[in-house]
Parts: sequence; structure tokens; C-alpha cells
Amino acid sequence: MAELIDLRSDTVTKPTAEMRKAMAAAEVGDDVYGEDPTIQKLERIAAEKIGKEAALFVPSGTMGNQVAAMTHLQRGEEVVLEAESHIFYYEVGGLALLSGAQARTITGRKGFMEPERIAAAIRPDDLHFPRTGLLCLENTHNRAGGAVLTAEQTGLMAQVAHERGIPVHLDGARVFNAAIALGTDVRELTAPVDSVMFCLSKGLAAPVGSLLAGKQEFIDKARKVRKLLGGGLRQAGILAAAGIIALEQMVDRLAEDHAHARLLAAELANIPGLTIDPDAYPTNILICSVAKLGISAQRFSALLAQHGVLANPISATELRFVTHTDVTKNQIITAINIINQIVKAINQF
Ligand code: TLP
Repeated sequence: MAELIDLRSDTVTKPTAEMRKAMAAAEVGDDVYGEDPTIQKLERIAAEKIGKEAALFVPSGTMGNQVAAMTHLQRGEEVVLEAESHIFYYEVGGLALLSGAQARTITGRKGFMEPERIAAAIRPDDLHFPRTGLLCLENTHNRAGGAVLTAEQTGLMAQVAHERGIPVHLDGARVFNAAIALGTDVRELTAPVDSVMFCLSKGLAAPVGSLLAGKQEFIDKARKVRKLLGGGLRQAGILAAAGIIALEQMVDRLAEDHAHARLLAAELANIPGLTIDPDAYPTNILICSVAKLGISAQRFSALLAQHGVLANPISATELRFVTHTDVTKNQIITAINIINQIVKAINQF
């Protein structure tokens, strides 16, 4: 079989040759002692680029979000967040398990939660109620198909929480994709929030790592929480060296992934039996329904895999396709042809 075209996630991206070189040459020290110069450099660059006072390197996006939640919250508090958000949907119940918090979900539209609904979800002071301790946002929104929140939308949602003294955390795993899609400085998207997590290891192609950013005082507290979770790393500069290249060289090229996603969406929309809105996906994540084909997304995914195209089912009827730096335009075209053939074969029965 020909090479695999892996559209399961941008997490599958491999470090570039330059990253591997920088990793081999990285100056390192023990970061738990605060002695790793490359980690310190990455944290400085990251804080500056994301527009916050300080940043903390964490091994994964999940740890970054959970460290943020634990740092913001007291046990028994409630967190308001979108019903399909990564923190609620994919983080192993961490809010309950690690923060002792309860989730209050709101169904959003493309990741945007109506400010009135956020206001209504925030608990008034009452003997019976938990205290609302945190509002979480997600940009881009993974399960909403890489949907983008504008700075204005982010500000409107954050304002509702801030007016009531509640902090706001942004799961910005792919916030650079949002900034590129909107053509804005990423700092405009993060300015309204108190803390933000973003990933180096997705579209930016670093092998490992995310950053949590916020005020210096918040990051000082978060550092201790990270230690508690086993995230105090030693010669982590080897990872940070790749992260610096990710931030300095891999952000602008995300536009290419978005163009590939648009091409893929437009072509999938022309295939009878597949349902996808070609104009609904501004970044690198597409969601396509196979309901009309009368087979499950799981089965369709297995058929694709047999022909060398990998895409994950995300519900009984929908598959997710994610474009990234390790998939070329030619591979996207090959994937479209393969998908077309498979659908034709199914439609013949
Ligand atoms: N998302 C992964 C899976 O967990 C679903 C993917 O393939 O998309 N926030 C958002 C919005 C994410 O999409 C992810 C990863 C994370 C946080 C967690 O990052 P990691 O995988 O580094 O823990």
C-alpha cells in the first residue's frame, strides 16, 4: 500500500529537521531548580507572544488546562464551560477528579456561548449553591470543527464572568490557528482572559509540550500545582528547543493547513452521500457526516484506513479530518480521490 495520509489529528506532526538539530544542541539544566536556560527562554518568548506576564511549560495541553483549573478553583466550586469543550469532553473528568469541581455546561454555537446564558449559569450567592469559580472558553473549538472566536466574542463572554468577579481560562490549544484565520494578533484573542493554555505539539509540530500563561502570581502558583501532578521536568530544555522553533517558524505556515482544509471541504461537499458545509471550517479541522451513506462513521473510518487514509470518527455518523504540516496538497488530492472511490463503491450497493 502507498504511504498513509494521516488526517486523524495535527497531534501526529513530527518535529522538523531543524527542531531535531536544536534539540540535540540545547543548553539544559535542572528545571525543577529553575536552572534550564532553554526552558526559561521558551517561557519568556511564549509569554511575550501570547501577551501575558509569564508562562509555564507543561508536558501536555491536558495538564495545562487542569493545572489552570486547579490554580483558579477551590474544591466544591462550579465551572461554566461549553458542552462539547475539550476540558469537559476529553479530559478524563479531571475537573471533578483533580479540582473537586462540578461542571455546568452550556451548549454554544461554534464555540460561542451567549453572554445571557453564561450570566444565567453563574450562581447567585445562596446557601444551597456551589460558588461559580471559573469560566472556560475554547479557541479554536475542536468539536465545533476548529471554529474561531473573535476578540470581540471572547471579550463579551469574559466580561460576564469578570463583572461577577469570576476568572476566565482559555483553552487555546490551537489559538494560533484562530489568529491566522482571523488575520489578527493572537494577543487580541487572549487579552480578555486571565489564563491561556496553548499547544506546541499540534499544528506547530513540536514533539511535546504546551504553555500555560497568565499573570506572574498565577504562574507562580501554577508551578507548584504542576509539580504536584508530576509535571516538574528536569532537563526539559531539550523539549523547549523544539518549542522555540515551533513558535518562531511554524505559526505563519498554519495558513497552508487552512487552505488544504478548505480544498478538502470543497471537494468532499461534491461527493454524493457525504454531508459537509464547505464554508463552515475556517481553520484546519473539518467534520463530515456519512449518515446518508447508511454506514457508521466507525465503519467508514475503517474503510478509509484500508486504503491508506486515516480519519477519526467523532460520533456515530461523523468523521473528523485534520490538516497539518505533514500532509501535502498532493496528499490531500490523493485522499479526495480515495474517498471518492470508496463512496462510489458504497453507493453501488
Ligand atoms: N485534542 C486531541 C484529542 O484529545 C481530542 C486532538 O486530537 O484534537 N484542548 C484542545 C482544544 C485539544 O484539541 C486538545 C487535544 C487538548 C486541549 C489537549 O492537548 P494534549 O493532547 O496535549 O493533552
